[in-house]
Amino acid sequence: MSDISKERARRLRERAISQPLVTHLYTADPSAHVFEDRLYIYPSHDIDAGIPFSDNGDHFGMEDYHVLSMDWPGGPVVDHGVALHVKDVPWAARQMWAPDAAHAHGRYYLYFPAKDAQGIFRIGVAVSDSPSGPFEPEPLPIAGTYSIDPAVFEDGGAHYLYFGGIWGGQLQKYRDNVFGDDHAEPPAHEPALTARVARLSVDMQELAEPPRAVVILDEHGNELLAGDHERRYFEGPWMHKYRGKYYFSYSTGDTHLLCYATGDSPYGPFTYQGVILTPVIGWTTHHSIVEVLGRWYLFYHDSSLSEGVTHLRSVKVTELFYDEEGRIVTLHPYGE
Ligand code: FUB
Repeated sequence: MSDISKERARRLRERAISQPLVTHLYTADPSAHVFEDRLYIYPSHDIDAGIPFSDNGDHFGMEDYHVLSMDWPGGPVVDHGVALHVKDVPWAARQMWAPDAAHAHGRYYLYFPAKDAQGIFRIGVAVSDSPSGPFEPEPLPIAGTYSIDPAVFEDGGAHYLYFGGIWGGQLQKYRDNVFGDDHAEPPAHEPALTARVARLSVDMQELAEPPRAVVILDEHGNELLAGDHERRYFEGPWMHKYRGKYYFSYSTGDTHLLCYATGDSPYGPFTYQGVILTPVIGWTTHHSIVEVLGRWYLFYHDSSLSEGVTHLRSVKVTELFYDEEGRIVTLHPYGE
């Protein structure tokens, strides 16, 4: 990765916070990783599929993925073209939502949610020899997965798959990993639904264990409640490690915040800590956090390029800072 001067980095960061990474495509839900000394972004590829707006998110009618890459955050971006298309995934019918990628044993794995022919979200995996794809999909979704927003985290050689999103993401339909069409979000005074986590098998293509809930506690050690919309989990899980602590971050959905909680294990429990990013233009907010050459970056999206169209979003990047106690400094996308 190229070395750049402090001043150039500062100018790039300033430009980056207000500029989409690319403008020839709408992109969202960025999952950022450093692979082979280069920064790769695995975003959703937003399109206007002509599907009317619904609370289910049917208007997010994405059909394929493009991988983006760059030498450094804010640097020139390469679009590697179509990495995977829904028509090539035997089990998937529509809505290729937020993906993530992982590297193991010299191969690259793209994890992605899509609806099957019955309209149920599943999570699939596709494999490539290159971080930029194209990716070859497995014929079936990963057994035991459900809902949306896969995010893979490597720790000590093991890989953990986080997933789940409520409302259009269907997480509320599951109890103890079993689907029930009558299940709904719990009432406000009960513990909130939350993301799921399971260790992946060594071949990266199966769950090595049943998914378990990613418990998020408040400052008194109690689980966050379903009515606590400013802090409870909605969708968009991400995990990173900073100074030996595990940082679980996520979107609060209808209150449009990116928040985080910390813990001592990739499984949790996690204790709520605060807000990473205040609301962006557009309804959804979804992110990833990555370390590049000793600095930390937040990749996120907003709908500024489309002038507020919810399902036409653009990926952006900005630097992330921690205070001396390891607390993340809250970012304001358009200034305070
Ligand atoms: O991009 C479709 C959905 O919107 C994602 O899966 C959610 O996280 C939200 O960003």
